[in-house]
Amino acid sequence: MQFEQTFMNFMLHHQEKHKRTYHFLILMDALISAAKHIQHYYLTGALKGNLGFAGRVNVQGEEVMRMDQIAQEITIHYLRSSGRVIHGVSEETEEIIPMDTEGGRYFVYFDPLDGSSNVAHGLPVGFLFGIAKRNLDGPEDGHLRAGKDYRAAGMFVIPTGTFTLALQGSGTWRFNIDDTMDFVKPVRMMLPEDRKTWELSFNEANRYSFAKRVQSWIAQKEKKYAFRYLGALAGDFHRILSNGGMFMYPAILNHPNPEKNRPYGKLRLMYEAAVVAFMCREAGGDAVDETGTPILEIQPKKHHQRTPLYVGSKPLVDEIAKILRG
Ligand code: AHM
Ligand code: MG
Repeated sequence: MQFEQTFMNFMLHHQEKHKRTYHFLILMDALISAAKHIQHYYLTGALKGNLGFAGRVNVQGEEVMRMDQIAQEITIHYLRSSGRVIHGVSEETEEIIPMDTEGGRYFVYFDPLDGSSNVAHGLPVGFLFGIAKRNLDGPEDGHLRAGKDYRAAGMFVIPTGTFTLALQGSGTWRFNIDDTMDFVKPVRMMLPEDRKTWELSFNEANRYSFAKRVQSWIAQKEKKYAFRYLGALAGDFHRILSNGGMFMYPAILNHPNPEKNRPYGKLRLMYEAAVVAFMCREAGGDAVDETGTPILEIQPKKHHQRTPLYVGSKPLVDEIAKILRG
């Protein structure tokens, strides 16, 4: 028989090695429980009628699907019952979600079900999260932390059963779900240097609405790299982390209908862009916004703030950043 190291065993050793507290383990256990429940509901969703529209709009003005509500409810339950979270910030809720305001040590920024256009088809979606720590030595200065101050960030790709977690200063690790629903077999992720496997991932339908300099850059690259796009950040970034290349959701500046321009792109900074940027940096890559500023350096002003995003292999991100800064 073959046995693989479990996620919890990996984490226990990690915490022991770095002489850390058990609090983070309790939080991770809550996130794993939430992910397993979301995974279960997603897999059985079509049968239970969970993959339809719920008939209301969320804070971003988008239609909420039943699965989004389920994922949100599950995540809040586990985070709250961990007793380690001061408050959460979720894509699904306009307001900050108070949890353990006295004893909590962490802020958790999350999108419990990202990539909603895939839901109706049962195709990959993501559960993305970033974790920052409260100031334990003095008054707490709020929850708006830049990505560089995250302690960890991760994503579950649902329902494929992969989990990627980056720990500050300790690398990015990928786990797979096994027959007993345990996440197992940690594999250290480093973006490949060999350009043979590199890919570019973006919504081709938006291409001619990007800044002209971004369009020209893509035109130079299109014969070199394959284009791949699932339409769910976790799935698309999962490929980039394995194969190298770059995922981008640039600013939409030249839409034929100017009302549809999105100067700040589509993705949210705190629970989408900074999460993948953090995992990417720990895997040797980088991420910038439309001005070429590192995503992890951006100090959020609002918890649902959007940002354009270019994330992936360092040589490509450096190239585009230079163009964007120019
Ligand atoms: P969502 O939060 O409404 O699910 O949107 C986020 C998703 C990302 O997962 C994905 O990268 C992007 O939106 C795709 O957008 P588009 O359909 O415009 O290409
Ligand atoms: Mg989202």
